[in-house]
Formats: sequence, C-alpha cells, structure tokens
Amino acid sequence: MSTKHRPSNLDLDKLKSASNKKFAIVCSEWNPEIINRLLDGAYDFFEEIGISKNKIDELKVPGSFELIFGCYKVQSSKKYDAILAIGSVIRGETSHFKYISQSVFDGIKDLNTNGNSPIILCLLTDDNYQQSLDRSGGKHGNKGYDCAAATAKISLI
Ligand code: DLZ
Repeated sequence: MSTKHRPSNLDLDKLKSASNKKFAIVCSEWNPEIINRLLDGAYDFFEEIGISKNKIDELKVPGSFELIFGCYKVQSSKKYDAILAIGSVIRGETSHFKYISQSVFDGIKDLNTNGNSPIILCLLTDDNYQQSLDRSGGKHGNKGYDCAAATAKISLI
C-alpha cells in the first residue's frame, strides 16, 4: 500500500474510527487517467483505515458538471455518512473551464447546506495536463488521498 503521499499532519489512528461508516464516491468520466489516479489515492486512504474498495459505492457521471446531480442522487438516498466527489477540469481554449468549475463548486456548496450527508469535493482545476498529473499522485501528492481523509474526518463530526 502506498504511503508516499500521506500528509504529515494526518492522524490516521483517529480516522480509523471511521472504518464503520458508509461512504460513496461520485466521479466524472472526463480526463479518465487523472480520475483513475485520484481514485487510486482515495482507495489507498480508505484501505489504510480498514475499509476495502468493495465496501464503497461508486457512481460514475459523464463530466464534472454532472457531479452535482450525481451527488444529489446519492445524498438523497440517505444511506451514506459522507460522499466524496472526484472530477478534473483542465483549462483548454474554451470558456467551459470557468463555467464548469464555478458551477460545480456552487452546486456542491448548495448540497452541503441541506443537512444531509456531507460532500467533500476533490475537483482538480488545472491549467494543463501536467499540473493535473502532479496533483494526482505526482510531485504535489495525491488530492484523491487527501480528500478521502477529509471525507472520513467529516463523517465523524
Ligand atoms: C464539456 C467539458 C469540457 C470542455 N471540459 C471538461 C473537463 O475538462 N472536465 C470535465 O469533467 N468535464 C468537461 N466537460 C464536460 C462537462 O463537465 C459536462 O459533462 C458537459 O458539459 C455536459 O453537461
């Protein structure tokens, strides 16, 4: 199991008390290599606190914009202690980048105010592909791992 991206301030022993909680991951299908790297990081974390991959429900949505609807559906089921949303938006020549990114932050923020299962948003918003690689298991760590830790943490509040 990879621990090379583990943040130094992580209290893994404390987070192990989330091992009896129920989690779901909602992830986008755009930029699949980046998404898979983020998912690997997230599952690395969950394994470290004693939750195997097959205990976590995963819902795929077409793009990051649909993370809002996917999270809404999952949240409405009231089956989960916390939800992790994973997406990757990479700046291109189109203004889609800013509209999609802002919409996702706004939409997930709104869902987080309804008092149901909290949603942690792991949305990479990078200028180019290399930056996304760097943050999904590269030189800047793995945000999937970090956000999975945040998901466990919020489930304990
Ligand atoms: C359309 C689009 C573009 C240009 N770029 C991305 C991206 O970098 N990452 C991502 O997750 N999704 C992208 N999409 C797709 C939108 O999220 C959405 O799926 C479509 O606009 C359909 O609603």
